[in-house]
Amino acid sequence: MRHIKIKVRWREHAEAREMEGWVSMPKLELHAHLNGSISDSTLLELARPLGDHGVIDFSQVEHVILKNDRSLSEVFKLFDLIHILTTDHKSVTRITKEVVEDFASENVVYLELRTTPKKNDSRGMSKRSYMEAVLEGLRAVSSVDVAFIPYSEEEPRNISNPLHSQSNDKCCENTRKKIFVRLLLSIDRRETTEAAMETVMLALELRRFGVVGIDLSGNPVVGEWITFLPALKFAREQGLYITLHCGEVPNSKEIHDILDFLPQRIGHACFFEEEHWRKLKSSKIPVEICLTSNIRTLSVPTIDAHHFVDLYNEKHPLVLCTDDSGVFSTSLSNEYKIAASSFGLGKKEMFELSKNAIEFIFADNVVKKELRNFFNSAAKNLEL
Ligand code: 6MZ
Repeated sequence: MRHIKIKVRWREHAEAREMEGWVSMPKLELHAHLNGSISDSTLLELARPLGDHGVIDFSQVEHVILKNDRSLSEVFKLFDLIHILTTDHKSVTRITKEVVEDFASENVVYLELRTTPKKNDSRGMSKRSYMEAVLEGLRAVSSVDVAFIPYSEEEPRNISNPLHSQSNDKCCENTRKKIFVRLLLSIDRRETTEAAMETVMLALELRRFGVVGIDLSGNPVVGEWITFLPALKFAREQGLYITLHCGEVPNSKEIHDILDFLPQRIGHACFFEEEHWRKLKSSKIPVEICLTSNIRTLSVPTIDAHHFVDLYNEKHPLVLCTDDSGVFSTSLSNEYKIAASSFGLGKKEMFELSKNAIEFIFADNVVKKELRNFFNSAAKNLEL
């Protein structure tokens, strides 16, 4: 009996040590939905007062939040519930702050956070005031320096704190940790062309506050590509970057249309057919891969059958991301751990995978240069 206990403890210890290794690796997160990245504890805290006031049935909500296995359609029902809990200015500010701090705590050095600007008349919220609350959240982060204003807009003096190597870097012991954050505004597939256009106009207005692009997301069985096309075209003409959820469900025509549009990145790419792969690979559009999300929503049958393997072997540009770390109870470090163990990749290969993503982030060349320098010095410190 004692023997078994020691073995279990030894295994737990080894697993914790392994996880620490993935946490300490610098990482870039390019596909994270704000309202999907909230911790369960924060969601429950936000739910409790609504339960007390009879707005929701707390025990039912608690059960839904803590449930782990969900189909894709259940995930979207959960989002509707999460939005009831979070769509007021104070909560939006709070969750933004917490989500950024959570990513920074696991050595995410560059975060592209996406969120759907929401109108909620009962709370006096417009899409613009929603985004102001998000920006307030970025300003409220205290555990780490957040660089979200593009350099072209920033006073030269604010550029002075470079990213520092977190480990063994004697010269930088007193330097505060820093995370770059850029924002993508999401168009929800339930929205009309006009609503999508409103989001694009808002993104243009907020460029000086670090909004760099547009995402198309939401329940993939809802809405038509043609509805969003005018807003996406306009966004691109105006110089915003575009990333699109693509192939989350089988929809051959839409996948072709999206690939023909040539977005700067796509997310998921689960239900691709031969012809789609051919088009994707020849266009070299980088893919945001969300392993746990795809497995949990049964968008891929098993981890061994995941398209990561083929894309990685073909050196197609890809980046590991969380999608919704709260909803799927994961973290970016965990996604790295899963990829390494499932696909037999070592620390050095994973580090290169992380570093390569710098080339397809939506930030300017100054940020890219700083990230490259940072990864080069981190490689020395981590002996990679
Ligand atoms: C498609 C997703 C998604 O925008 O309220 N979202 N859309 N596929 C997914 N994979 C499972 N995960 C999240 O964050 C939540 C919203 O992001 C989109 C959905 O529209 C969801 O309502 P925000 O911050």
